[in-house]
Amino acid sequence: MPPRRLLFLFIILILGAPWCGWGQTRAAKAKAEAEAKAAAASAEEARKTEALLKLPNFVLILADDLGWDDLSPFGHESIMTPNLQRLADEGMRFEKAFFTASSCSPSRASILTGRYPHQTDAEELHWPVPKEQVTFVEKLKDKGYWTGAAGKWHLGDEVRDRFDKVLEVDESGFQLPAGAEAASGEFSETTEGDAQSGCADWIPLLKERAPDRPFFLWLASLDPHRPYHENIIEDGAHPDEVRLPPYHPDTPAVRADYQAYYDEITRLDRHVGEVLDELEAQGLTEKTMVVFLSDNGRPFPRDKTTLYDSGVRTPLLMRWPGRIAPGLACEKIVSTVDLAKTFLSLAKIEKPGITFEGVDLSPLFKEPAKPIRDYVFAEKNWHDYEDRSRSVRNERYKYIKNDYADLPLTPPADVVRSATYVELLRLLEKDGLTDAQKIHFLTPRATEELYDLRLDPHELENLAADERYAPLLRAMRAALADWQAKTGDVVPEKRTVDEFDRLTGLPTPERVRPRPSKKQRVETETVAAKAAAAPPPAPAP
Ligand SMILES: [Ca+2]
Repeated sequence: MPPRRLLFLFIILILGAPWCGWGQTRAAKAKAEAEAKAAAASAEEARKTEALLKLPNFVLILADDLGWDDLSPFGHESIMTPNLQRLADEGMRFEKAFFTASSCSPSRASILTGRYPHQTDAEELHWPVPKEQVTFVEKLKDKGYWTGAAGKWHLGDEVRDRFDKVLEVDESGFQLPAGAEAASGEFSETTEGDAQSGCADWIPLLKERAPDRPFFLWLASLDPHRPYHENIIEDGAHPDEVRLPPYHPDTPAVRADYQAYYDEITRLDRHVGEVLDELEAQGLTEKTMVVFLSDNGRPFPRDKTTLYDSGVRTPLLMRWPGRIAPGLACEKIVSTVDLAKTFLSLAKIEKPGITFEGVDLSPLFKEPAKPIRDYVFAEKNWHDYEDRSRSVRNERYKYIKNDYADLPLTPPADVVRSATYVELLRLLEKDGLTDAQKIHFLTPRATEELYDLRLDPHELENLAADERYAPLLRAMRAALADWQAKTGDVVPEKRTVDEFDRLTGLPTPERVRPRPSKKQRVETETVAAKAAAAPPPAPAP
């Protein structure tokens, strides 16, 4: 090689060496950075998983049509509910808990969305919850929870995907068949025996859940919803054990109706016990918050669908060993609209979005006497029959505003077909009812009602016209108006047609199933209104 070329090569080598070395350093640095990043991501993932596994499991057990005090922890002396008693002894009893509606699907929609029924577009019975609605369940799912439902569903198809798994009982246990098949008013149940409780899939769901994640389970029974069957349990309730409110006549037929209701409560209690045992067997008792409540009041006249306490007050039990002291009672008023925010808070979901109403109840676990809210609100909308009322209650008083006071206070259709209602009609004919027992047959009703729950727990003496209560009446009216304004509650322009006869409880031709949604109804009405407003076709030339 000529010396000049050698020199040139030498210079290139001298100058290039550091650059090659730098190139190697850069590649190594990038590699090291990528490795550090991956390690951090995996540490972050591990930290997230660790944090996730520290979160509690939630099991929400929902009774169907159970009155607030028809179980031993709430003072009933003869209905046998040893497992619910155990749940209460090991957890907290909420003495003054209220639904936002005394109607099955609207009450459930309200619990899931943490909103009042009229905010969900599912405020009438059987209106499905629209897919636009946000529920706390998908928030838990996003956080990493496994979510499952078993038993009664009754929320429509559009929010099923919020759950990883839905094991649904069919509707034959709580809904009449559609069309001509329903003419007799008889249910045609497709299940038999114990499966009629709606609880048969509870334990299978608890066994099927994802084993490596926290979980939320919605376990919904069909007990003690009508229809009732004889001898469903051994050694059932006796007629002399029945406790009747003053607005139900004391006759053998009414007592027998109550006995059947009591027996379904006892059956439900056994299934609750099985869930508690299964949690124990899986070693989950300490890590799981169990919540027990109903969806609306007792399925008897003046109870279910009404805004009286027998309609809108629920038993509410919460057990979480180590976090909720055993055997405590909370006397503060709380609402089922508060449950969503409570679950979200306990799952450490800090920004759940703006749709959730209600307040987090978890501060009450440590301080049961802490004031949480001044009022609870409830609403009555169409349920088999048209009606519309709103109520506000504080610790002591309740105010009810009846928008359709021209309509009678008819109970839901399954209750109209009940032995108790048939008995009311029989005694009405013979002029054998007290004023309190006649309430379903009197129109017009009062447009406003005011009760002192402390002195009058059955809400029989309306104080709204009593001058001494005028300042209280004004304050309660204002509280209700304020809530209505804040939540966008207005009386609709059109009423909904009844789907059952008010005397027999039998379906009318208007009844179709599945029931169209609110949106479908509005679309149908818009089309009809446009057709009616269209100019008549021009006469043929
Ligand atoms: Ca119900």
